Amino acid sequence: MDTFLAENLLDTIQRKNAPDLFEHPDFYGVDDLLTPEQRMIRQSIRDFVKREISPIIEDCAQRNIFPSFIVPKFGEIGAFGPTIPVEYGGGGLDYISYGIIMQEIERGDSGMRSTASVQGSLVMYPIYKFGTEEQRRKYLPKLGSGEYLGCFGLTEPDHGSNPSGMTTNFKDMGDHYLLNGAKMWISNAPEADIAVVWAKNEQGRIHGLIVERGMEGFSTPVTHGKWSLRASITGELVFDNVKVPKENLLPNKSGLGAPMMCLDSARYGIAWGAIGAAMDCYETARRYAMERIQFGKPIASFQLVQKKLAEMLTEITKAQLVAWRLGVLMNEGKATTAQISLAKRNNVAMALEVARESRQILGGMGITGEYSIMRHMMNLESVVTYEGTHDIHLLILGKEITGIPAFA
Ligand code: TGC
Ligand code: FAD
Repeated sequence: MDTFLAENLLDTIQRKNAPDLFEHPDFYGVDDLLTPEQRMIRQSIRDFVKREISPIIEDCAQRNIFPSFIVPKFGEIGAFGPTIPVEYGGGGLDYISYGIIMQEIERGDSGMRSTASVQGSLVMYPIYKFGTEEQRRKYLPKLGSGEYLGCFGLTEPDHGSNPSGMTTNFKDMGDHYLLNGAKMWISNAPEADIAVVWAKNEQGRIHGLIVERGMEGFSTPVTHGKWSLRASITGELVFDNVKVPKENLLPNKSGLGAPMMCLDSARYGIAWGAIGAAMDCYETARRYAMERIQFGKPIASFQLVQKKLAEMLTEITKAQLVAWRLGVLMNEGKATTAQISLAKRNNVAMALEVARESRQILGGMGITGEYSIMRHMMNLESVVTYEGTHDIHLLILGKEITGIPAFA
């Protein structure tokens, strides 16, 4: 990324003066289930979010600015590819540590977590898992450090929930592949140095290709007008007879299963991330309710407000336990796609509900950028849609339970 541009951008962003006082709710002592190393990671990412993200994120979201200068900083703190081995530029950590990192970043903002989870789970992971040794050495250290930003192109204008219908395709031209088609709704795309793109070959088999910025015929127009994830940049990937070198094909897995494996990893991270957004909303609402006086008393003294707080804490606690247990299964290599769907679906819906209830507790103040809740709430409308919609995850569970796919 251009350092001069990044510094100029930083100069224009208004920093919030109010300190970020966040402390996480831990009603069932989930902390006791973490190792000292995992707690240390949590603290260091939390400190980073308080120092680098909380002061600027509201202005970025209000003005629809992607704070790209955070990308190399994410690299420094190990937010990119936490489970990728250290020798390839990852963190060499376990899946619970990865989850905690996503939780803490999304506590700051879902868009910032998107940047990190796309880079780690959707770009570094497929290159590590399905790429050649040369591809790993060429791209992973630069992605891990944040020198490169990557994106993941699966969704198309006419194929969202049903990616197997994709029409983006490549032809074997002897000394290169010729790529044509378009992807839509791609996080990071307009600023990405490389894209991992899923396309069909002449036999209709899906493969991953690494497409680099600057290749002739490749463009990444920005998606404008979002009311959600406004501090994350989204765009299209357009391929007009792009000549892709043959060495850019990811050779070690083909078929829809390859991108689906990447999604398993990213959806797992989202299951943790959503808890971060929910905890931030809950804590904000709890503090506000203790201070806000109506009818001569703090609003926290009214039963209806206590009901909201009690239900929010209950749901956050359940989500924490689901995420932790799923992390154990991930570490043991036993987690199934359906288990990941349950956690992604439950925890994101929980976070959205907590955001809506918290917003109510703040009354009119809840709709302003003075507090983080409305931003989280709008962000979560994307989170509940991407990486498989709420209903698609229900159908994945339905298929697991009955053995009958109800997708088509
Ligand atoms: P289906 O027939 O079930 O499977 C087709 C082939 O894929 C294999 N497979 C898997 N393999 C490994 N791991 C998994 N999790 C797998 N899931 C499926 C399967 O075994 C089969 O293999 P084979 O060899 O028999 O052919 O596929 P389907 O076409 O019926 O679709 C199933 C469905 C609807 C569940 C799936 O397409 C789906 O999950 N759709 C949702 C799409 C989605 O999640 N898109 C996400 C785009 S990326 C994104 O949103 C990033 S946002 C990032 C951010 O900003 O944070
Ligand atoms: P559709 O598939 O058209 O679905 C519309 C509605 O129909 C939904 O409610 C859905 O649940 C329902 N529906 C569809 N099929 C069925 C069915 N069989 N049964 C019942 N209901 C059904 N994609 C990427 O590849 N890379 C990215 O980086 C990326 N980033 C994103 C960032 C943002 C901000 C957003 C909003 C999306 C992003 N996506 C990305 C795309 C995302 O994964 C898709 O939006 C999502 O998979 C849904 O696809 P769709 O929007 O085309 O909706």
